[in-house]
Amino acid sequence: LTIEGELRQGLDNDEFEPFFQPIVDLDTGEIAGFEALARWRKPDRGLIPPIEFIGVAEQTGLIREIDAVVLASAWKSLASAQEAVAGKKGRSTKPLFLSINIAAENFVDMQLVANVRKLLGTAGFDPSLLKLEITESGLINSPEIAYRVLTELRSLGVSIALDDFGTGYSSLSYLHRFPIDSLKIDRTFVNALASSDRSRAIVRTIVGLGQSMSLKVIAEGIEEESTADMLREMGLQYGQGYHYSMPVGRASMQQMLLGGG
Ligand code: G
Ligand code: G
Ligand code: MN
Ligand code: NA
Repeated sequence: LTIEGELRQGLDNDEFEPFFQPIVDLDTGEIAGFEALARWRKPDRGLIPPIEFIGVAEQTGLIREIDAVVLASAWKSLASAQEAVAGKKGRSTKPLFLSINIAAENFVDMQLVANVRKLLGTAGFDPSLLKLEITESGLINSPEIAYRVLTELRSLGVSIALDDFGTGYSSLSYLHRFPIDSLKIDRTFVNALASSDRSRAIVRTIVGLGQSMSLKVIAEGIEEESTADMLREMGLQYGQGYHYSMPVGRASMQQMLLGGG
């Protein structure tokens, strides 16, 4: 079987699932949401990370189906985990958001909009709790259609995050042209905070940009408490990274919620 054939078979056998990495409110230290990251649970090989299959999935167009499956599964898992935790705690807890990566290939027609609309219709979950992470590459090839897709998604109440912010070649132009709610500061800037004046200047600038445009700003790749402290002092709202947790499976995600306030 070719890799494409294996991906096809994996989809038919329901082998794609989300892992979850917490996104933390830097002021309170509480979990505000999760980023869902795809994994391929392949019977003969175990758990395969995205780096090994996202590229081929993009080239073959199968990423569209994978993104749809992972989105629906993550949304359901997060809802049922929160329900279970509320049941065990005997009270409802603050609703958490779900942030999920959506590949460029989804921005060429309205299928994604249809998928999201269907999802919002079936699961009782507030649309504003869904955040779709896109990269600039998703907007480059057919900007008119991408604009329509994003505008439709926004009208459903879903929010849009620009992922890996600062690493593209014209981030500001995309911010200017597209309806974007949040910025995810790329981890290369976050990792270098302690050692580089330039990184600090860049992060400060992104925070200021976020404030003046009313965008939420999220720092990726926080690996140390000292980095979290610096980010908090700079006015960052949200952070994620190995300092808090690696991406984990559904059961561990629920356990994490049970452990917290
Ligand atoms: O989990 P990991 O750090 O290995 O993820 C690597 C990359 O794969 C990330 O850059 C992420 O954007 C991408 N990725 C992870 N899950 C998905 C997914 O469900 N859909 C798409 N399109 N990309 C994903
Ligand atoms: O492209 P995107 O920003 O979605 O990439 C998310 C990727 O970053 C995932 O593969 C995830 O496993 C990885 N990641 C998450 N937290 C950290 C971290 O603290 N350090 C590093 N190096 N990678 C991280
Ligand atoms: Mn991401
Ligand atoms: Na991403």
